[in-house]
Amino acid sequence: MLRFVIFGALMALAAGQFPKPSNSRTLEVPIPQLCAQRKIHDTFKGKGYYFSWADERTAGQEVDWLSARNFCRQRCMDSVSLETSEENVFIKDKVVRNNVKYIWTSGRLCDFKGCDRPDLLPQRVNGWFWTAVLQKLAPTTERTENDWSENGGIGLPQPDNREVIQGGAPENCLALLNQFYNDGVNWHDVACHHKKPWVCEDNQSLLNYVQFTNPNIRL
Ligand SMILES: [Ca+2]
Ligand SMILES: [Ca+2]
Repeated sequence: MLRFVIFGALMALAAGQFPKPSNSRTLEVPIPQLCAQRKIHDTFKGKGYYFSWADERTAGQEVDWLSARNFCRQRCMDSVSLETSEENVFIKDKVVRNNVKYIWTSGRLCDFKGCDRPDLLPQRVNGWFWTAVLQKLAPTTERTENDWSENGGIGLPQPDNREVIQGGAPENCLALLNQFYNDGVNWHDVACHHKKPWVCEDNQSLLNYVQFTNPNIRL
C-alpha cells in the first residue's frame, strides 16, 4: 500500500494544473465567518474533517456532487480526497462505524474542455482526479494503486459507467459505497446528480486565501 502513496505523490507532480470545467453551476467562494466557525468532527494528520451525518444541521441530508463541494468550500474545506491508503482507511472506518450507505468524495472524471490532453487519455482510464487538490488518480487499470470496487450493479469492476450502458447519465463522479452491491467498502463511479451524505476535508489553499485576505481571523 506504500506504492499507493508514492504513486499519488508522483502523479501530483506530473499532473500540474487541470482544465477548469465551464459549467453553468459554479464553485462557491469561501465565506470567512463560516471558515472560522467550521465544525471539525475529527482530525487526521493535522487536517480537520466534517461528516454530514454527525452535524445535527445536516444529518439525514443528501446532496448532489457539486452541492457537497460547495457546502464544504464555503467553510474553507472541500469534499474529501482520498490520496493515500491511510486516509482511505480512516474515512472507510468512519463510514462503516456510522452505518452510512455511501458518501461523495471530490473525485471526478475530467470530461470537459481541455481534458483531451494526451496524459489524460484514454479518459476513463487516465482522466480521474481529486478536484479539491487537482491531483490525478492512478490509472484505473492499476488495481493495487486505487480502491475501485471489483463489482457493481451489472457485475463489472468499477469504474463501469453503468448508467450510460443502461441509457442514463454518465458516471463522472467518485463515491465511496458501503456494501451497496455486497462488494465491500470501495470506490464507484456514479452519476453526479445523485444525492448522498458527504465528507469535507480542510482545504489548505482556501484556508491560506482567507487568512491572507483577513489577517485578524482565527481559523
Ligand atoms: Ca485528503
Ligand atoms: Ca459505476
